[in-house]
Order: sequence, then C-alpha cells, then structure tokens
Amino acid sequence: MKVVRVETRCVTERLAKPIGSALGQLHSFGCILIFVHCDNGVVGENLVFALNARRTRVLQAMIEELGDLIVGRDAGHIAGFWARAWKDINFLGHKGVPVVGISALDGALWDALGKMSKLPLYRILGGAQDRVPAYHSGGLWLSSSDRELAAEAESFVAAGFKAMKMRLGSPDPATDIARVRTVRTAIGPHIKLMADGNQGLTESQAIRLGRALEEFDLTWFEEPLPAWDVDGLARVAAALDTPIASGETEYTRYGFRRMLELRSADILMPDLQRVGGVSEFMRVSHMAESYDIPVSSHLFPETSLQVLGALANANYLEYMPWFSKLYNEPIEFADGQALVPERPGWGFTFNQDYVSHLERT
Ligand code: SMN
Ligand code: MG
Repeated sequence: MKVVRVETRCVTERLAKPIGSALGQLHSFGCILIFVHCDNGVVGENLVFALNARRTRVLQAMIEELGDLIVGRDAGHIAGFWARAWKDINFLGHKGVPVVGISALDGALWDALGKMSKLPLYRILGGAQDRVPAYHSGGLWLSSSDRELAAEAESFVAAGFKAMKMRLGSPDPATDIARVRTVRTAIGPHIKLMADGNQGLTESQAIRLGRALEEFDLTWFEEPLPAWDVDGLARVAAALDTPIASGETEYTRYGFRRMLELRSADILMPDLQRVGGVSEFMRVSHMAESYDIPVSSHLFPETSLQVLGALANANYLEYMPWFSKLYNEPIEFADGQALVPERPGWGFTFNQDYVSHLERT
C-alpha cells in the first residue's frame, strides 16, 4: 500500500457560547483535516486543531510540506516516516508546529494501516482493554457561575459520568476554593473530580492552593505551573498529597523523559497532536510504564480512545465533545467508560457533509 496524495481541509467550528479559562477566552477552534490517499483506495484520516482558529493555516502548510516524505512510499512504514521527519525538521526545531505536522501525518498513516488490515488500532497496537474510564471535560469553565457549576456537574452525573474536570484560575484563590467546594457538594464524595490550573500559578501559589484543596479529594491537580517549569512542577508534586497531572503542552519522548526523570507529575497527559502522534504517544506511555506512571489523554477523544485501549497503564480518557459533529460515529459509553470501537483504524470517520457545510460557512 503506497501513499499517492496528501489532502488537507481547513474548517472553523464556533462554540455555541464563549468559554472562559486561564488560557483566555475561547470562542472557536480551527481544524485541519488530513486525508492520506493510498493506491489501493484506502484513505487514512486525522485531525489537528488550533484554539480560536489562530494560525491554523501555519499547521496546514507544515503538514503539506511534510507530505513529500510519505508520497510514493509504503504507507505502513510509519516508524520510517517518523525517523525521516525528525531529521527533516531539525532546522525548524523539535517542538511546536513541526512536531504537530509529524503527528498529523503519523495518525493518518496509522488509520490507513488499520483500515487496510481491517482491525481497530488498539488491536494492532497490542490491545490492553476494550473500554476506558472517561471524565467529562466539556464544562465547569471559569466563565460558569456558581449556579451553573452545580447544574453542569449534576447534568454530567445524570448523563452517567463518574468523573469530571473543572477549571481553576480565579484572580482570588479563595474563589477557586469556593468553586471546588460547590462542585464537590453538588456531586457528592463518590464521583471523581479533577481540577485544571492551565499553567496560571507560580510555584508557591500552586503549593498553597493545592494544600487548601486537599480536603476535596481531587483525583488530580493539572498543569498548575507554566509548562516549561518542569523542575518547579516536581517540587509542587513532592509538596502535595493530591496527584499532579501534566504533559498536554509537552513534546515527544525527550520532553516526557525529562518529566519522568524529575518526577514532575504523577500522571502524564500526552496530547496526540503535540506528543508526535500515535507512534510517540505509545513510546512515551511505555516509558512511563517503566516509572509505574499512568497516562491519561488530552482532548481528541475519538482518536485517543484507540491509543488508550492499547495501553495497560491508561487511566482516563478526557471526553471533550467539541469534535463530535465532525465524525459520523458517536463515542459510546457504558457505566462511565468509553467503549473502544471494534471498527477499523480509529473507528471514527469524518462526516463529509458536515465538513463541506463548515467550509461553506
Ligand atoms: C484545555 C484544553 C483546551 C482548551 C482549554 C483548556 C485544558 C484541558 O487544558 O486539559 O482540557
Ligand atoms: Mg489541561
């Protein structure tokens, strides 16, 4: 099976209501859809995105530029592509946009391999489980009022979720503490609750806030510090009983190796588009296994699900409903767990009608 062509399509999705987070106001996201066409008719699909549709076309150009490394070659030689691309991006750098470009093509090649083999990716990748605990991440934003927080949290429980994540980052830490209390009171002691600092705190602020939040039995305290401060994060992790989760803004095995060596986090959260695709998500997760550290996915639930299904150290799938309309198939849940599809490849295919509709608007 040879690659004959790489196609990309750029669309913008608007959120029904703007969202407030420590990362700023979110009102839309720009997506690049990738289609890797092969000579036997198989098309491998994948998706990368940019918040607020900012610089989305830079990603598109990077993906198209890297396309020449796979066109005319065996689509199943994914590790070969990865190694060639790693050398090729040396001049531009081994983080950021070049790595997103590798991730985009890597994921599409894995989908093509699954479709050609008629197997879901989690089976090709080794297979650990066919369901993964999921937490709802599509709410409990900084922009939610206290009343909205409680109502959203209750609606997630009513929908069958047994875990959910809220955002921190209020100017006064007392407000963050009160908001966590509101959500914990609404859901009771048995539903798992995570909280995301979105890099908004200093080391001492994170330790103080983390200590004040210990009583709420958070499953994790996520990204309290700026992503580059992995040394500071290790000190925060050592100071708190609450587990620290981090890694959504980290790149490749080299970034994660440093986090593991420093013991910066108790849970790693690779993001398929930043880590380096399926190939690098697997490498990083296997490396984490050697430190007895679990991994949780970041965004991209439709694609991350197959990867977590292949990992014995997977703990949670982040369920974010943002991308669901782009796909023909919905994610299915049972008992708070996401079911890994037995369909080939990702098991999720783009809804071409909806994509064409977005292109026209
Ligand atoms: C997040 C991701 C994308 C936009 C805002 C916030 C967050 C998460 O860090 O973990 O979902
Ligand atoms: Mg986060």
